[in-house]
Amino acid sequence: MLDLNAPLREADPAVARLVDAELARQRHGLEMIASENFASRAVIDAMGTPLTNKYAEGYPGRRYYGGCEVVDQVEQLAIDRAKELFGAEHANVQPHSGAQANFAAFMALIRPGELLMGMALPHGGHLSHGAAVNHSGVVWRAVHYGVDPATGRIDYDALREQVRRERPRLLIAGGSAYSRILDFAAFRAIADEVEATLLVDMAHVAGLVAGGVHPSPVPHAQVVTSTTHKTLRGPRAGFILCRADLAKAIDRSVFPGTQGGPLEHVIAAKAVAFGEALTGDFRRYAAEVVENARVLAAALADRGFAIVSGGTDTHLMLVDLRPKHLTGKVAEQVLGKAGITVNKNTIPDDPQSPFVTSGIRIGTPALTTRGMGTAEMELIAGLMDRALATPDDDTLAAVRAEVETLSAEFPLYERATAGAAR
Ligand code: DSN
Repeated sequence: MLDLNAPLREADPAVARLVDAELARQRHGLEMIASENFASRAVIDAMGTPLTNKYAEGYPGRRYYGGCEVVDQVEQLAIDRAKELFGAEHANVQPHSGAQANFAAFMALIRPGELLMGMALPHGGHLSHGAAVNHSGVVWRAVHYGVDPATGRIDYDALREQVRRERPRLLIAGGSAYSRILDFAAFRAIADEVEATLLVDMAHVAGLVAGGVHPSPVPHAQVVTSTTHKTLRGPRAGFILCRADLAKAIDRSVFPGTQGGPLEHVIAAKAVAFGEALTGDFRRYAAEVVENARVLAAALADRGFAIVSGGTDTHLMLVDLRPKHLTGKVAEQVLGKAGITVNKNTIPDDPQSPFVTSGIRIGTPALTTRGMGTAEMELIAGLMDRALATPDDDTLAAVRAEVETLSAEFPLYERATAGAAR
């Protein structure tokens, strides 16, 4: 008979070993993927609870299953905290991911075949904003705007012209590799000109918005979608905020429209993360993330790296590697050997394919969570430069040793070894 009480390490050593290996990887390297972070032990604990056992199709107080009196409270707590954190009229905390949140929101706002307009993927947009390979580019007609190649920034006059020409029903702001403050008021004014709905996908900057270091899209957009695991530092998942008049349509579109049973254990973890983000401590964290990114971008620029748009206002930067005669693919591999994790990323009008790219995207949310500050950013810029300038085995081994020394100074999940976690 199955021993329900056996901890993971005893019940399934093969899986426990893999979790331990991933924990070790996270501990001993420098995690600089802009969309990643380290969730707190409390967030991780909430996910590993018996809430996973419960079916709860529907919404608090209106479920299709019995026994939902506790998960109703869990979900309501997450909803209330999300509304408080972002000053929103309505929150749906059930989306399993950002892409799911987007699909549900689009379905609520425009009919299949209508036109949506988002930022082009190679210019920093997102797959789920109408890219041809994503179902959003199949269900809806999609056109895209980009950044001004000379500045690397959105040219709002050019955007207005394009919107007037194309007349989308849905205008989407936000993406995954744009490092500058987004002017949500300008987006809304432009959308209003053609009576389009404005949807802001704030997944990347949600934690910066919560922490007060990036303007909020909530007063401007009819609908805001997001993930919870990037700068917001919660579990891997999504949520949607909207005005009260759209609440029913959004809720119906998430369930029963696109999802089945909500993941109440993950919703509990969202509640924990929203609670953490409501603290002064999180506001300080968000400010440090941005300051660290600013210092890192400047330190890389000092070493001859070209930063798209000349710098960053947020947690991320896009590095154009062409002046260094490197591709993103090579840089990602070289830095990986040195224990520094980044991702290759297309730059605006990239001559290379998305599998090769001319850039890397770098972010500071995870390092900042570990406690690293501006002095470490200067140091890391030097390590990255050394690895990329001389990618031979000896240099990479030496850089890796320094990465491990630095990582050891900022311990991660000291009390949480995976297999023995509970
Ligand atoms: N894949 C995410 C990112 O890395 O930005 C976006 O969904």
